[in-house]
Amino acid sequence: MNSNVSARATLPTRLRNFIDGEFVDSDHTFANHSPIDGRELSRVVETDAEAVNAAVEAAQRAQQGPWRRLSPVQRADWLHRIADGIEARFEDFVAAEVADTGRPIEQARRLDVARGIANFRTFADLVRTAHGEFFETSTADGEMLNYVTRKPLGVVGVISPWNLPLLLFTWKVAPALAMGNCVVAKPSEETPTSATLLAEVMRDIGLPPGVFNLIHGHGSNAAGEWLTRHPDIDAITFTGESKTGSAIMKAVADGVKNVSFELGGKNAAVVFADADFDAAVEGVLRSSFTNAGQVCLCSERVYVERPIFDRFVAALKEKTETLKVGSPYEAGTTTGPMISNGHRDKVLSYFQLAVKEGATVITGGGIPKFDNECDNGAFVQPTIWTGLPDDARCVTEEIFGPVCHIAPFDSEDEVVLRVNDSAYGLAASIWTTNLSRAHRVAPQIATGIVWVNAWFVRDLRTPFGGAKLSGFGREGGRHSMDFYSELTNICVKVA
Ligand code: NAD
Ligand code: 6OD
Repeated sequence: MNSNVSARATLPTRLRNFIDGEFVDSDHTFANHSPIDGRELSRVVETDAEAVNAAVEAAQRAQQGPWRRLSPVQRADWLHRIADGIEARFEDFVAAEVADTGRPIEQARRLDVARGIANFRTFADLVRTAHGEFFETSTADGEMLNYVTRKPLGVVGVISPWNLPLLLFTWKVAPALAMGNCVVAKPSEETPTSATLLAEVMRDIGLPPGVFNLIHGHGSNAAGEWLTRHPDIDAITFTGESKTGSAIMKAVADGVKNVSFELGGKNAAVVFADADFDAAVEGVLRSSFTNAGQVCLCSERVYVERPIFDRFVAALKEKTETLKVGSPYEAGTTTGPMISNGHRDKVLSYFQLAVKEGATVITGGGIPKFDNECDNGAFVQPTIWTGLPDDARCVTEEIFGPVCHIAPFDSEDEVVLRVNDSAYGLAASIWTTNLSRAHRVAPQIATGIVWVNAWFVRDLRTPFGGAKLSGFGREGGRHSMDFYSELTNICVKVA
């Protein structure tokens, strides 16, 4: 029997805001649809400007109250309590992620919900063990003692996307709270359920009212934008598309607010002829098709050294054709739908464009047929292309679906230039058994992270983020602590 079936927990069908410690309803709602079969899962509050104000005011009040004065150890205790609360409802969170996104249930367990918990525990441990800076200085004015204190920024606005809903939402909420801020957070309108369960956890553990506030709704000219324009928000942390990042940058300019952006990518995988062939095929299969290609780190550009090119294309095609696309509630499903029909249309438009641009379709390129309710879902076939020039739109623009283009290369210098010839700079992976080559090539790649013989392996203490259109700023470990706090140097004359 498929263990997947247990993920059909009862989920809330009306998703409300959580402001000042209370769930708050509204007459103005929108529908949250299943990408698996198109049915309506819930009605979700569309937050109006007044409710955004109420959430920010609640966060400000909480920020000026006892929360600000908690010691790091006390804040760490709260974060562990939140993690315990998610753990206690682990399968509810799994069910929420699966229902909203259609992803395989094992992925929701192993990646999404596990990381939601780990995000809180990691930042709890970091804040508990953090140590400060301290300098003794001899000057003409006397002996000075400098020490550096960290203060919260105040009220942080968190705006997150739909592709890894709980993982990315908590990746920002956890460090913001750890550093003593209060939060107003807006999940994607496509995936509002796990954030609502998180608000239930906050209520159930008795987190002081106003410390964490949840607002639902859309982005442009709606809750997301109003949050970024609110004068009493002290910083915005955003994950999403590069063009949304650009709009937010304009919105925060007047208030000179601090921002951290984790944006889009057009990531490359590079397979050298000396790679462990099977490991590289397996690795590229994962890096191109995990979460149906809807991970910002996915490789949509694959470069393979010419002597193994044909063999690699054939092997990846064979593996790709074993992927089982369909409902996560069916045994053996590896690949779920696109998040929505709108996003499926975008991906399909690239499938058509690739043919116009001259691609050879190695596999896929269309819509799977199920003869069941999944025909109402947002599925596309995992797709591989070859034969496109490097400047084709399908090779330069982020598609964010289960698709990769494979191109041959002849030398290290050439492939480094081609990988770096991108408007994006988020991630890359290199497959080689030559240690010197790995260390020579990796630092030349202009991305925030380079994996060698691996993909999407994370240590949460390391800096995470991108270059160019992929964003700026780094989060993770002390980099998150730096972003979510303000440093003050105190200089004392001691003699
Ligand atoms: P999106 O930019 O459309 O939306 C993200 C969030 O921003 C949503 O909550 C949305 O409501 C809100 N939003 C939209 N317009 C807004 C505006 N004008 N003002 C304020 N908020 C606004 O992104 P998406 O489609 O949800 O997510 C997919 C994108 O996210 C892809 O480009 C992907 O590469 C990127 N992404 C990047 C990372 C990373 O770490 N670099 C991680 C995950 C996803
Ligand atoms: O692992 C992370 O911390 C992270 N921010 C991953 C982003 C994945 C993009 O979809």
